[in-house]
This record gives sequence, C-alpha cells and structure tokens, in this order.
Amino acid sequence: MLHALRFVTAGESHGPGLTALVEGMPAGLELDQEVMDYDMVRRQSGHGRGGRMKIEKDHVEVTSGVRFGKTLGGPISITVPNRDYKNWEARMNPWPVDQEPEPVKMPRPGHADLVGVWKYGADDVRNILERASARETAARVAGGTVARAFLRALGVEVRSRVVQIGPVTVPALTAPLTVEDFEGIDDDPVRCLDAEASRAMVKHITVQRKANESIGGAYEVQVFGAVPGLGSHTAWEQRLGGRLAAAICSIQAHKGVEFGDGFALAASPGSQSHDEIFNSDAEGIHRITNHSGGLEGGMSTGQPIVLRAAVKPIPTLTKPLRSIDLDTGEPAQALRERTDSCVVPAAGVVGEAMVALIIADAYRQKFGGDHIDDVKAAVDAYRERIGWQTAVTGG
Ligand code: EPS
Repeated sequence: MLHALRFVTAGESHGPGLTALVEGMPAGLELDQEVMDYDMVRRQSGHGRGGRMKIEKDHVEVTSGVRFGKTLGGPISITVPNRDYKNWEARMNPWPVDQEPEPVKMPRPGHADLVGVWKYGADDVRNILERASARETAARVAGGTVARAFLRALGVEVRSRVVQIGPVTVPALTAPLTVEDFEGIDDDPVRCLDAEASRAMVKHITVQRKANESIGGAYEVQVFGAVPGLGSHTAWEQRLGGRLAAAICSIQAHKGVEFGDGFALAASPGSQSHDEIFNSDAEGIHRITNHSGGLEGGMSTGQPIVLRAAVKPIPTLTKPLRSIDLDTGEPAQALRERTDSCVVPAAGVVGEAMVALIIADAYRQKFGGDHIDDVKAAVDAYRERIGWQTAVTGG
C-alpha cells in the first residue's frame, strides 16, 4: 500500500521489455547507473536459476525523470529490455502476425493460469502466464533501485539473506546482524551468510533439481537506520507492518511473512515476547532485544526492521503435474516450460526492493519535501526533536 509514492510495473515475460514507473521522489537525488545495474545482476543470480538467465543481461534504461544523474522531481520511468524477445517475436508481438502460434491449453497448478483464463476470458493460457510470470520482478527491482538510492541518502540500508532452502535452515544467530555482516553475501551461491548451511542448501537444490523438483525456502530482509515513527498506529492502512506484509505477499510465489520472532511469539510467554525499554547516558533510550522486528503499534521503533518471507516451490515443473486440457476437459499434463528450479536467492533481492519502496514511501509521507535537501532537513529536525542519534546531513 503506497501513500506518497506511486509505483507501477508493466511488461510480459517474453514481450519486448518491462517498465517500472516511480512517481513521488524529490528532486536532486543522485542516481548511479552502475549501482542500479548491480541490483539487476543480483536478482539474476543464485544456484537454481534456469536457462533464461543465460539469455538475459538485465540492466536499467532510464527514460524519464532524471538528468545528469539527478532526479528532476517528475515521474521516473525505467525500461528493462527482454533480450529473449527476439526469440519470441512471432509469439509475443504486440501487433498482428501472419500466423498466430498454437494456444497453450494446459494450465499449471499453482500458477495464475486456470483462474486467469476464467477471469479474463482468455483462449490462450499464454495471455495470462506472461504477465503472471516472475519475470515481472525485474521491474520491481528496477523501481526499487530508486527507493534504495533515496533511503541511502537518508542513512537507511536494506539487506537480505536466505535463511532456508527446502528443509535446510541456517542456525540461530548468536548476535544481531549489522550492515557490515552482509558484505560479500552476493558472492555466495544461495546468498546465505552461513557457509555450512550454504553448502547444504546448494547440495539440496542440485539433488532436487536432478529429481525434476522445484524448491522453495525463506529469506530475511533487514532495514538498518530507519528512524522511529514510520507508519502510524492511528489507522489500519497506515500501519507499517501491514504495508510491508502486503508488499511482500504481492511477490510471485510468496506464501508467508513474519516480523521479528513472528510465529514463534505465538508460543512464547509475554514476559519474553517484548523489548524492554532502558535509558543510559551512552545510548539514550534503547532496547537490548528485538523480538518485535523493529515494529510496535504499526510504527518503526528505530531498531532494525526484520522480516522473513516464505517462498513456495515454483509451479513450473520439469516433471509436470496433473492438469486438464481446457479444450477437451480431459486429463493432460500441465504445460512444461524451461524453468528455474529454485528462485529463493533472487526472491531475497526482490523482497529488498519491495521493502525499500514501502520504507521510502513512509519517509515521503512523513517528511515531505520537494528537494532531497528538504527531506534531509526535515529528518534532522525530527531526530533532534525526539533526541534520536546523529543527524543525517552531518555526514
Ligand atoms: C518464469 C519462468 C522462467 C523464469 C522466469 C519466471 O522464464 P522462461 O519461461 O523464459 O524460461 O526464468 O523468470 C525470469 C525470466 C526472471 O527474469 O526472473 C515463470 O514462469 O514465472
């Protein structure tokens, strides 16, 4: 749920390209094409990706709202070309072709195929699956790069790590993570911080892939440096937890989200479920635990915001599931397409982008400002008023 920003994606998986539109950013924000492109590369990587990723070389092409590397204050539009389109021109052309391809008639269980065909009156499953495809997440990450640049200017960083692949989980942390702990995580084949768990995850993907399975998992996103008071307790749609949960659950194949200790809190006694409040000269008002995941009363607390997302195994299988032929109603095997076996490492990057967009939106809503310096000044004034850490503009 976006309030002060608008974020729209457009595009089909094998069409000419994807587009992201971000409206509501202040002027004067510096963007760096290399930094933006690095996020696009991160989303393409990870053990378990399929053949398509060898074709695509995702990069951002900014077509509006930016001049000489700085935002102008107007809508920012970004295009991500689909290199694979050249192989699909006859099948995905926006304009009539001499001979239309055979329509897809076998819906895949778990995908948008069947319900989409009903709902949109499609006579070809492709009319549904092309937009439902997680290829669309490339546009989310492209839009997210703008939000990340905005947050970085305000001292806020968003990171993610994979915490589960299939049944393989990471060990519990012995100390809270810092931004520095995430250094180099993209060099790990599953974007996991624990070397031993990473090896077991890679092995699990390799074994399951050979057995024609797809594999799900979970990742964690952490937001460092966000001020207290983003979101609001005053109205249900303003609550930051709900806004983040909606954004995460809107990502293809996502089936669950939890904040802080999340579902484990259901079993934990009240005395061990909350983050007690302390005060000291050195640290000011602070907490020593973060069971809440940095959210109380629908607002950020100033601690790291920590959420975990569950991703189901992707529904396109190399060993197709049972389905029906929509023409005859007879049993048939679901569409079998080239596919990824595991996208959880990439999903973490998409989760970062969606979280960045929501946190950026909350900052825009709370602090306003037409130029990035106005935003920094407003954040500084607020920090001063509540006595919260150091100034943003001070360096
Ligand atoms: C996807 C199927 C695969 C994935 C795709 C999502 O594409 P293709 O059908 O071309 O092999 O690779 O994801 C991406 C292309 C991407 O960029 O993430 C699906 O059916 O959802």
